[in-house]
Amino acid sequence: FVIPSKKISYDDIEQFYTDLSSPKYENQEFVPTHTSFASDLTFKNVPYVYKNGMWQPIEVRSFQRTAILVPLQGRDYNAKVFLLNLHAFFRRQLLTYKIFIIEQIYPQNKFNKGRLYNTAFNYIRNRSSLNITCYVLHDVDLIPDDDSNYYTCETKNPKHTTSRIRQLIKAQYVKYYEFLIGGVLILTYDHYKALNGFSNLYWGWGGEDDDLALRVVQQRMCIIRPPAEAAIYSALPHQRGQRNSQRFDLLTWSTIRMHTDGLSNIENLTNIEEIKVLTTVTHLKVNVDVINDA
Ligand code: NGS
Repeated sequence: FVIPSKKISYDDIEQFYTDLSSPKYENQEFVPTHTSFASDLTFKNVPYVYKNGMWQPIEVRSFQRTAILVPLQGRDYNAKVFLLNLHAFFRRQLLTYKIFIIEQIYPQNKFNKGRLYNTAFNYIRNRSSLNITCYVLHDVDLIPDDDSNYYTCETKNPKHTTSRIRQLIKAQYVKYYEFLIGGVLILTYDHYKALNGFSNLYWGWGGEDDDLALRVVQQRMCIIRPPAEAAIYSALPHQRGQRNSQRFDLLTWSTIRMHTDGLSNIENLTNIEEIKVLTTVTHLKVNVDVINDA
């Protein structure tokens, strides 16, 4: 398929989002149909191949091989809009990439984003044929609004690309706090390993990203940010997950735990129960609490 070069407005997105909740979109394949609406780059249809499970442009060579990790629990209505926009965005940036949807199954457990990320890292590092050199940790409700927000890894330090966010109905971009590294974080395997990934102990909304930020400080890494005008996103609407009432207690001991709680002990905690490898996406269905579900 080709991606039309027509830019669409924010109203179009909103209309599209409304349409997506209608039954006619049930079971629809995830196929990009439009480009992002804030593109400044001239877009042309790029010749491409799917090779070794990844989309890659021909005629130019991407200098990194990128995995986009998208954890979610019951947010497939966001995932559809996300995939439509992000496939087009990555192609305009001429990335060689693969999107991984990491879905937490079994609704009795609260969302555990850290375990989902650690599980996906473990899965990908064991598949050396993919030869991934750059990882993008991406919230499913965020759509990048500027094409010059390049999804590339820096060698020395992780990069946080979400400086300002606007909510769907409000036009204003809002800056969050300086310490925030949640939203979208782009790093190499070496960075992730040095941080021992995320803590596995955060259940429910909030704190796991701040915990990772403390690990970054502890490892004496910096966080790189793109120019402020590029690091902008639109947030898709959704219900907020249940807050984690223990998050501040957990944060207090973050760096003391970091070498024993994370990527290093993920294998005993979770299990990938189903793997669907489609061309546009690899979908991992994960039980995040093997010990208590057994
Ligand atoms: C902070 C949370 C972070 C969260 C950030 C932005 O308060 O986990 O808000 O959230 N930290 C704690 O709760 C300790 S947002 O409004 O984008 O959903 O990422």
